[in-house]
Amino acid sequence: MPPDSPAHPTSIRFSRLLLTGAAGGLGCTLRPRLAAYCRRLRLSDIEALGEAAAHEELQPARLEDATAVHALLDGVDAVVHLGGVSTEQPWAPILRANIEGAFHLYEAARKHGVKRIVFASSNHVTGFYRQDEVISPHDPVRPDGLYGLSKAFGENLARLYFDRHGIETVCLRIGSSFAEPKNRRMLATWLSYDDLERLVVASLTAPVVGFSVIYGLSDNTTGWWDNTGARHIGYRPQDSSEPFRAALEAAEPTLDTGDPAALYQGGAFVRTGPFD
Ligand code: 15L
Repeated sequence: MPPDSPAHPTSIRFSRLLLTGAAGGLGCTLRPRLAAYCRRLRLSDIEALGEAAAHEELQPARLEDATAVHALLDGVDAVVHLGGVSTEQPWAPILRANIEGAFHLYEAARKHGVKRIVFASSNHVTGFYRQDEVISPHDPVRPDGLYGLSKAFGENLARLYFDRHGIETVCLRIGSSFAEPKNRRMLATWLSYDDLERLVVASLTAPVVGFSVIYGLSDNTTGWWDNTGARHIGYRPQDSSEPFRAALEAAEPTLDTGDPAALYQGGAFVRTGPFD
């Protein structure tokens, strides 16, 4: 178990958690950290997962494979679903992993009686709002590409499975979760790894979440997303991008306001992708 786990005092809350997308950037970050909260951690991905620790179960699966996803959910208390395409890509892989895959995941959860999912959505669900607007999860979606559109589908799917089947989901519209903010945009969108853990653990353990949407960001000085409607989750970010501001502004002293990437919240995603 990680000695520096910042979210809560170490406490086992789950017999078995499932982490999908466990070989990805955020999956690798959460893998050691989630060990503090469960007896068994089932890890899935299509990429190599390395060696299993004593508390881990490795179960590779393609999300478009309904049978494999059904098996993934067997015996699981809750899911952290990071799996799928996480950048702008052609429609075919997005369709398979993020649309079909999300459907298989929720169907498997329904059949296995799994009642809580933390769904890694994305800020790109609302990427076409401007950087001079502050929005909340109650504002209409404005996806900035096929990837953001697929995450909007995932959120709607989660809404349906809560209304119809009582499966609770917290949709995390993750900003930019990296060890450090990498550019000026990320001064507004950064989510530190410790805050990511706090957010995921709060989403897993809040007593009642129903269907909730919350932006995943640290306590940054500048920002575009109002999370006050999600205070019931109990997430309190403790990091800030501010210590990185001077260096990032010096590295990018001027912004090209003719570039859509500098105008819209989605940054370069608003001009990346399959529409060339
Ligand atoms: C995302 O949704 C991506 O998965 C991630 O790689 C970042 O690019 C992030 O958005 C962002 O907006 O910075």
